[in-house]
Amino acid sequence: MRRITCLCSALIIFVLVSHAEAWKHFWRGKWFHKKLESSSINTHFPPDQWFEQKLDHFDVVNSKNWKQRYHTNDTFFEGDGPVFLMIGGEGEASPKWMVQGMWIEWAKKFNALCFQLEHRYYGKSHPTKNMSTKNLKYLSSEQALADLAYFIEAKKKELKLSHNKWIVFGGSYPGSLAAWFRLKYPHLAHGAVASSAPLFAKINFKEYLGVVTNALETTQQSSQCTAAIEQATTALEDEIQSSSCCKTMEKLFSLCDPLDVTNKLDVANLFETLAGNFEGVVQYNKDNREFKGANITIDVLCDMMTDPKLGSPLARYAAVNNVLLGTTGEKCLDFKYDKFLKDMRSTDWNSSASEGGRQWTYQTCTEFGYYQSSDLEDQPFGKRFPIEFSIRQCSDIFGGKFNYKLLKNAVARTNFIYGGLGLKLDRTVFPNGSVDPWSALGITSNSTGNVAIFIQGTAHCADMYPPSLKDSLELTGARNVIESHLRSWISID
Ligand SMILES: *[C@@H]1O[C@H](CO)[C@@H](O)[C@H](O)[C@H]1NC(C)=O
Ligand SMILES: *[C@@H]1O[C@H](CO)[C@@H](O)[C@H](O)[C@H]1NC(C)=O
Ligand SMILES: *[C@@H]1O[C@H](CO)[C@@H](O)[C@H](O)[C@H]1NC(C)=O
Ligand SMILES: *[C@@H]1O[C@H](CO)[C@@H](O)[C@H](O)[C@H]1NC(C)=O
Ligand SMILES: *[C@@H]1O[C@H](CO)[C@@H](O)[C@H](O)[C@H]1NC(C)=O
Ligand SMILES: CC(=O)N[C@H]1CO[C@H](CO)[C@@H](O)[C@@H]1O
Repeated sequence: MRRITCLCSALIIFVLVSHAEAWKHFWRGKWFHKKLESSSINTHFPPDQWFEQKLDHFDVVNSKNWKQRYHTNDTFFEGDGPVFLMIGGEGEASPKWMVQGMWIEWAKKFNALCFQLEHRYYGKSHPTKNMSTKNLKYLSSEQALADLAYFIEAKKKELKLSHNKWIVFGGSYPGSLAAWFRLKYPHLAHGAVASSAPLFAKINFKEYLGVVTNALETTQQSSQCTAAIEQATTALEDEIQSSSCCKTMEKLFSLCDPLDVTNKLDVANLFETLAGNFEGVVQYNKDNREFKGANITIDVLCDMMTDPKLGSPLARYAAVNNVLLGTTGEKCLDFKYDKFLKDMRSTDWNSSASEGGRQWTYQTCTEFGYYQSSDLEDQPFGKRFPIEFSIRQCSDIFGGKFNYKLLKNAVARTNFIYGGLGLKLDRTVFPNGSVDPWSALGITSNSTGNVAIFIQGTAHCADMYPPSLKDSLELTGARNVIESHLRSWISID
């Protein structure tokens, strides 16, 4: 996931200015949550507003404050209507969500007041001078939930909203925050819509590649597609082990630097990036966003992988890579581990890693894991990026003593304080898409009393995007179910 969230969409400006950088991380498949959006929308966005927030909610002696960004849309609000709060996540909170998206359609119907609160440490919400490892100690989901609580409490007073029902929304990591907020602060949130929420923290999220593999097998080419990827991976391995390596490969895959096969970290990074080409496309398959490259669906990738006109399976794998490089405007494929580290180690707010890469990696190292390793047996992308590769990145980037045992404790703690998949919540819905790899960590059955809304054929957070005439019946049906829940929460006292 270095992958991205529904709500964490990038600003238009961001799309135009740092498009390439954002996508680079995105396709590397390491964060689940950078959603790029349509740049065709032509409206005014609400201005940035700033909320005086506490730095440390768990230390009464610490009286430091900072300014947290938020947005408001009060156009549809009527006196006793509900208040909708969109939870920001591991990327910049785009004001674009304040004028579009399914929740805005619902705000119109229910006369809701809409807020969006940016997550601490992302976007323009900077609690500390920089992102040094020491300063990142105030970055956690628990602090973020408390930020939301203080925000709601303050707005209730300021705007006399104590009788209005607050509903929280979020997708992906913010989807988890929505559910956890309802769990921890039930007196502040009357209901929650937790889309594509990965609620179960796990160090080795090897199942991710399993869902990617299954999704590729749902295409017309079915198992031929994954078989071709497997052949390409084998050919790549042969190539790396041959004495003639690597001039041909460097050219074929448009690598930025010469490949030194004795550098296992570079090789790991390369294999992970190539798998990431497929992960990114599966995760955001047909989700209605408009962006350059949106027409690259899993069908397109599998058409390419099974097209003999493109040459050997290895050549087709390279062709996929080059098409995706083209959509990001990158001239070559960066795979050097050292370069990646240099980028991730910068602590400046104006560095490219501050777009979320450094912060989200910190959260994975200290709270969630979620590493999409190559450790699953039954997947075609090779075995070159095992869990150890992800874990060493924690120490390499943040310094200190991260290891499997430490991460195990961190992840166990997260599941302990939030309940993992044992979570039982009323007035909370959990939409999940059948081809969303993250749903493997989400609540997908009604059996525990939770309401799981399964959306056949869609990927990550599809239910949150603006409705379109092209939407499937399943997606429209799922939105109607969510709406009927909202209606019942809002009308019951
Ligand atoms: C709220 O959203 C609607 C629908 O997109 C938009 O027309 C309106 O200008 C927005 N209001 C504010 C204050 O941004
Ligand atoms: C980061 O900020 C802290 C103050 O919060 C400061 O002491 C430290 O020198 C800064 N580090 C860098 C690398 O700028
Ligand atoms: C996707 O759209 C671009 C133009 O935006 C076009 O050049 C490209 O050929 C299309 N790719 C596919 C696979 O349809
Ligand atoms: C980031 O800001 C610092 C000062 O805070 C400046 O020295 C540096 O050149 C800036 N870097 C970029 C890439 O803008
Ligand atoms: C859970 O219940 C809702 C009705 O509230 C229904 O729409 C949905 O299909 C059910 N989910 C599953 C996975 O059976
Ligand atoms: C990918 C995945 O796990 N999707 C699940 C979403 O939820 C339904 C049931 O509600 C499961 O059948 C899917 O497997």
